[in-house]
Amino acid sequence: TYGPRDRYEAAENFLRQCYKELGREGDVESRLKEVWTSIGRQNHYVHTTAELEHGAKMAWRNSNRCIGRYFWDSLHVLDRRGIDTAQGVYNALIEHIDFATNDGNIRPTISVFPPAVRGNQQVRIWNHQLLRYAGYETENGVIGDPNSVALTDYCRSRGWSSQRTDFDILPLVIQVGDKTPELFEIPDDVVMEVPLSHPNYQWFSDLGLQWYAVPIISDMRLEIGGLQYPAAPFNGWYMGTEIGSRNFGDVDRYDMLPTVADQLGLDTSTDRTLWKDEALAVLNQAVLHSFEKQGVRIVDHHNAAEQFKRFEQEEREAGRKVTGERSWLLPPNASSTVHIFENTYENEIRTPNFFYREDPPP
Ligand code: HEM
Ligand code: NRG
Repeated sequence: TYGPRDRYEAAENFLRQCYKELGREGDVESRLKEVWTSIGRQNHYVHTTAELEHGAKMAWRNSNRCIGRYFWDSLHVLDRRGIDTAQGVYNALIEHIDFATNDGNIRPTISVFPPAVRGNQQVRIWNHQLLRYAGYETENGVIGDPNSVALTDYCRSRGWSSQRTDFDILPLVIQVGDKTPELFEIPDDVVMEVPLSHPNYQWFSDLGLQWYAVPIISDMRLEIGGLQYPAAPFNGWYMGTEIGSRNFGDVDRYDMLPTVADQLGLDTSTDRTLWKDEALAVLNQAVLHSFEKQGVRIVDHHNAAEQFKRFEQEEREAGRKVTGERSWLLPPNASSTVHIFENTYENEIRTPNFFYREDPPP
């Protein structure tokens, strides 16, 4: 997507900032000469390990929609640029899941696969997240996660079969170049899941709800210094509302509010009883309680907002402008109780950053 001139400009901007932040200003001029020559010859250059690591951290720091950025500097970067087969990618992804899960003491981690270079075979992961539940359209509505119906259909068309429960982990779908994507099952023993129960309501566990421990986004492109990394799955830990409010509460996801409200004996005949608000609170309590009980790291939205406030302070102290997208930073519950509510944020898109990748053809 970049010609040599634009690519060098993007590289120079990145390298100057990167070396400055790393306290290595002395190294930058010779590095720029090298990169200039390399881009001149092949419209490409290769990031050093330090550049890749710090570039990935900067991409997280620049993710305007992310409330978890206080921890940007603790990202673990797994350099997987040498891998060029689907089987190799698969092995590395299993290692990522295992390393990141860390028995519940989740480590923010990114695996960086080869950059897009003209003439080379691109690595792409078709899954939205490495761990995600399948969704099946039936006459009586969707079984599983409605969000996954398209990928599930594709996997089934490729011969994948499953138990058809509400919580079947999808296989990994990995494509190299224009070869046919390959499907790989994820072994059960690397997948940590949390059955949901509620501290005050015995019946809650009978709903049979569960969620996986680690969100690992795998369909975004990482851009650093004018280079594109189309396969760079990353994870932190969950904020409770992502599961309790959105995944289980959204009408076009698991749509559990009516069921929970019924169990609570609430009057659901009119919105004005605020039965949805009450059911949301109970679902969110169950998520936080269950993760904590099982020793899986998770943050509630109040604490996450406090951490984000510290991030804002640290960024100002470092002389950097804080950018953000307020509508995404605000938690879906109790949003008026967090400081983000009365703040405004400039949604300026800086690089390095993560971007949506165009969907692969189905
Ligand atoms: C978005 C929290 C780590 C990059 C989000 C969202 C939340 C969140 C709540 C909004 C998601 C949504 O509404 O669907 C956290 C927490 C983390 C964490 C609690 C714990 C450490 C990370 C890491 C990265 C990252 C490690 C990258 C290295 C992003 C990006 C988005 C995002 C790019 C926007 C996704 C999109 O546009 O769809 N984060 N995050 N986050 N986060 Fe984080
Ligand atoms: N809402 C999505 C996950 C989006 C990213 N959230 C994070 N990212 N916490 C869901 O699965 O509910 N992260 O890297 O930790």
